[in-house]
Amino acid sequence: MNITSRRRFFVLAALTLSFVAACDKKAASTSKASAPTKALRVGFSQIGAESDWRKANTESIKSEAEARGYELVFSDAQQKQENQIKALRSFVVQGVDVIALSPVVETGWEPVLKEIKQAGIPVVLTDRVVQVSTPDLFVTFIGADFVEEGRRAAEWLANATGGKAIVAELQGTAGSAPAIDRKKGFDEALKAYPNITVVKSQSGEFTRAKGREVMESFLKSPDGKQITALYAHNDDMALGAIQAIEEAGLKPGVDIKIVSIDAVKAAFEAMIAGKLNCTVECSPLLGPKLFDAVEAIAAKQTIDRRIVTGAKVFEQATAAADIKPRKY
Ligand code: GYE
Repeated sequence: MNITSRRRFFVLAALTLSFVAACDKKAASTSKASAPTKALRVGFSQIGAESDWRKANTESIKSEAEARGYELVFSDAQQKQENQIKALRSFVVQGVDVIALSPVVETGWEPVLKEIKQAGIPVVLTDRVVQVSTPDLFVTFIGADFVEEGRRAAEWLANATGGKAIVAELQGTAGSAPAIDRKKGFDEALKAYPNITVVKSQSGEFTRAKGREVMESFLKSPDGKQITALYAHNDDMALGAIQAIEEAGLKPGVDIKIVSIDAVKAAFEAMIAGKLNCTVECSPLLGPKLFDAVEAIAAKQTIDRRIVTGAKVFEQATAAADIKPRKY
């Protein structure tokens, strides 16, 4: 065991012990609790309901909690970090057993995470990661590799355009892990294609409305006419942009090739209609993995620090068949 993994081991062990102590206390106070894991209460601070992805994610976590018989204390932050911080503090006051956090942005969590640690409550990051100076402020991070998603979007675009395109980019929420990493992966992969240039790049906040508004302003700008491709950090923004492109008298998917990320059902419908060209999958169905982690923590098992969910690339040609088994 090297120093880092030994430190990690002790941190996990300490978190597990305090967690187990909390469970014991709970079991003692509720005489009916036969299996302590069944009495688990999980506080979940969700970002909001900005996209189809987010709605499917909330549904996945709520239904999994119900299926396993756990109590979920759910809080919707409506995109505001301050609301998330308030929710986290209230979870501490309520004495939940585990906290699940989907952080809207990467930074600014250290003080509240330290308070939670002091209270002995383990934290599982779900969907997005945080930047903190000490690794012991959360047990694990469950979610996709956003850098890889950005790379895949770039590779698809390079292939589809023969390595030549003038690109507009709709970024996700400023300061969020997926916006930072999807941009990073895309830019990195494009280094191999000197004839692909990104001429516009702005946040569309992961929403349809903002995606439409920003795309409209791109197209109205002096160099807007040159745009031949769009990279949207999520499907919702691409769907909003499709409307703006049509309103500008252009054909989305033809005059402007579009690649986005998530692979929600509406994206498949847009591909079937020929308006979207490609979507890179990012699964929101994190409920089962989240509660597996919660149970593993409760059972004092060591769990991986990083639990990565996979991704596939879907294109127009097979969209009609691919949509059938989609769950979100
Ligand atoms: O792509 C987007 C959502 O964090 C991966 O957030 C998630 C992103 C997802 O609003 O649609």
